[in-house]
Amino acid sequence: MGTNLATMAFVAALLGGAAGAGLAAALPSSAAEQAAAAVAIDNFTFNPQRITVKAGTTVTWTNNDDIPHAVAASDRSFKSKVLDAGDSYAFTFVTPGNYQYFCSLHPHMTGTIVVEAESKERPR
Ligand SMILES: [Cu+2]
Repeated sequence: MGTNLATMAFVAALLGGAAGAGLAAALPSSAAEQAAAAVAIDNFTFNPQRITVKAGTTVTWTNNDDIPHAVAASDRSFKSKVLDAGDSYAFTFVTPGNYQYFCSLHPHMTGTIVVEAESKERPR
């Protein structure tokens, strides 16, 4: 239950914008507006290991390592075929949430995609 509390606090921080502001500062200004994001696989690592994107963003993983890797969501919402060196896999995240994934060939390789709602709530 400690984990749940920590997760809720994290989500609350994201919704509050504090974490988002920090992330935006760490990225080139144009990156926040793109509907695409990239994760490189190199040296048995997903890089960046954790990224935050808006709903509707297509994330592309590219295997820059010299051995095969694969991308598999912990909740099975997405799964790549085995990616040989130089191959890539793309998945479009439409539903906000916290997507944990791993390399199905090397399960110690893990990463997280945080998908935020596309826009802030607006009165209609
Ligand atoms: Cu791997």
